[in-house]
Amino acid sequence: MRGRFITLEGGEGAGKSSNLEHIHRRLSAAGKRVIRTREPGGTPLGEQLRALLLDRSQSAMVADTELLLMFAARAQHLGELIVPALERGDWVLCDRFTDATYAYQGGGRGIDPERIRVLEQWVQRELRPDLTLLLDLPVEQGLQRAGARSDPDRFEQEQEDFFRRVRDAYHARAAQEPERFRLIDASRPLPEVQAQIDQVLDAYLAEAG
Ligand code: Z5A
Repeated sequence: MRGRFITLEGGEGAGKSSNLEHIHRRLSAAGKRVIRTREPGGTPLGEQLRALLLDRSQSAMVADTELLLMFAARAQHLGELIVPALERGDWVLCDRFTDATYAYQGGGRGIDPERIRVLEQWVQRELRPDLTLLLDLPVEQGLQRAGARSDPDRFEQEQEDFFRRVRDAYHARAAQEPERFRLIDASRPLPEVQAQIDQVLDAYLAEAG
């Protein structure tokens, strides 16, 4: 049986890194073989593209280049890792996926979502995540949490308005596909966030069998 494709999304400082290991452990404890990966990245070529995309010195990168590099990394990720894993029956837990493109390149950079949809269809064909956990919190709180970072990357350098548009775009995605998205209130202390995640995963595991 094909494995399940689970993605974790959220804005700046939402706590994805803090929760990924927890999710991985929970799924593994339920007997699933889980591949943990991330975007942009996840393959040797994808990680090189990630380095370019996050590099602060690439200040001349235009929005369309950024968008195409995201999908170039994704095409490699799907072909080399995600699709073979799902076909083997493994579960894939991915730190960000195409919803991040709608949020950052669509909401943040202002690219028309219809253009993103064309690339999504072209690169992914019918493949979409089965379940998406969206860690949601007010932008100011997220920026405060992330504020401790000493060496911000090209995205982390953006202003508050950019992250507001990112959050709005995530909300719009979640409203469009309520059956796939689960909204997690990430403004709560970590143990409470993890309790919400556990509830979602337990319900999903019971459904998935
Ligand atoms: N990007 C894009 O533009 N388009 C795309 O299609 C894709 C990606 C796929 C890199 O992603 C960039 O790529 C990303 C969007 C863009 N840029 N940004 N911004 P990334 O996922 O690797 O980068 P990130 O957003 O910086 O994720 P992160 O490193 O996982 O950070 P985080 O979600 O903010 O999580 P954190 O490091 O776990 O938490 C931040 C701090 O808050 C840390 O000190 C924690 O201890 C603390 N924290 C976490 N949870 C809590 C709670 N509940 N209470 C209190 N404190 C907490």
